[in-house]
Amino acid sequence: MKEQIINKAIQVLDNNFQKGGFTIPSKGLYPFQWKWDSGFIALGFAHYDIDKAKQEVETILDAQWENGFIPHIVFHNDSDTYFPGPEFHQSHLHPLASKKYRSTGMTQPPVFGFILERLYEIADDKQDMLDFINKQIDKVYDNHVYFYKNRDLNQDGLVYIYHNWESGTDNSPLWDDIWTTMNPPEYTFERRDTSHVDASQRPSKREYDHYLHIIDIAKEHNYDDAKIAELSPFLVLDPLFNAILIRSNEALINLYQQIGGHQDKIDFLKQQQLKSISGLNSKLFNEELGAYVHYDLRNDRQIPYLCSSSFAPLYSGAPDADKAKRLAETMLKRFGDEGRYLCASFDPTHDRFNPKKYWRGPVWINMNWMLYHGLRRHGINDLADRIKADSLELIEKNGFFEYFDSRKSNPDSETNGYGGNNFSWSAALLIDFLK
Ligand code: 9YW
Repeated sequence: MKEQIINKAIQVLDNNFQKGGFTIPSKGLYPFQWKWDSGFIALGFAHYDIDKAKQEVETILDAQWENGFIPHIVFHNDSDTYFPGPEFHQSHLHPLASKKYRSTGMTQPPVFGFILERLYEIADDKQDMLDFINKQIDKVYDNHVYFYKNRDLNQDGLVYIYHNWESGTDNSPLWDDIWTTMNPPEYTFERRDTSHVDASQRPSKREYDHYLHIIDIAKEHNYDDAKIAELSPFLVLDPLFNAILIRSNEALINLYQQIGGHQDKIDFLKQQQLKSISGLNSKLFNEELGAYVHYDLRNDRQIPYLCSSSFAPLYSGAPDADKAKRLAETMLKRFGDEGRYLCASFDPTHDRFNPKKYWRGPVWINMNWMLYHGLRRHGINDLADRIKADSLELIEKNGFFEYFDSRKSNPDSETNGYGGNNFSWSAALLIDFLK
């Protein structure tokens, strides 16, 4: 049974692997290389084809800009199955953009620190992997320096995102209050996502108008960070993004110590680490809700909703034992009744919850993977094991979907699997869960 499902996962990954040495998340729907997908995908490969794992990391890091920025999509190839493509994003507007690859001008969560660390744990030939890491690690370090230098507006260790696509949780109800502060033009464009996936499972046309408008503002200023910080209507401190940065800082410190030397880099990372942890705990923890929340910097207010990102700091080690316990209690109480799989992407008790629509409620395997490791880190093993078991059951019963309905008895559909099928990170992380 275990071998069978792992073999299926391997097939999914191998089918999505492309000639250029990178892997698409899902055929048709997402035909390019995405930043945080690429990290999770590398973990799946590492268990059975270490060369592919290395290529995956190499190709994404190769698209780094001269200022350390790593884009959220790298357009290695042409494709007319996705909108908006390279013609819309125009990364070349930024003077330090990669000359080799077309990309977007926004980023995604900085997973590569902990990805390199996990690759080292998985690899049989440790010296070979350490040599590989030694070649790549400075790129990841430069990416962290980019964030601290350009995106830590208040110098409190918390870095902002300027677009919902940077969060990775694209159409979360979290952003609804920000959309009401904007009035973007009605764009004319041809949606491609809804030709692959039922429209009821995807963002609305009006939501896309907002997404495109923020990019247009950034483009008007050649993706200049200072201008974006001044003008973007979307400017948010995200507990998921910052938790991932903190976890990756920690991994970089460990790896540099393993490699030897690099004391200046270790010192910088340690100093930022303390600041970021204290920023996360003081600015983003919401006592009333008992979890971390997002902060809208543009409108200077917390965004007081619970979602799966609210628990992501468990993975970073930022919460102390009391806070970790509180987070687990909140998760169980609001997300964890017996009739549900963990962990819905948005608060199931809230009226904005939608069990079928993308980041407005469904369960995502990459989030579950981080929550599993976060809970284990704090010794909250029962809940961790439940998250792992739920993830495996969802895939075994439904297939390698992009996201899943959290309701165990689903009155609306025969399947709990939604969005793209044969989805790479669902396959990759199943392998990592089972190996
Ligand atoms: C889009 C590729 C990406 C993920 C994001 C997810 C979705 C793409 O797919 O965004 O066009 O909306 O939200 O986290 O990286 O899997």
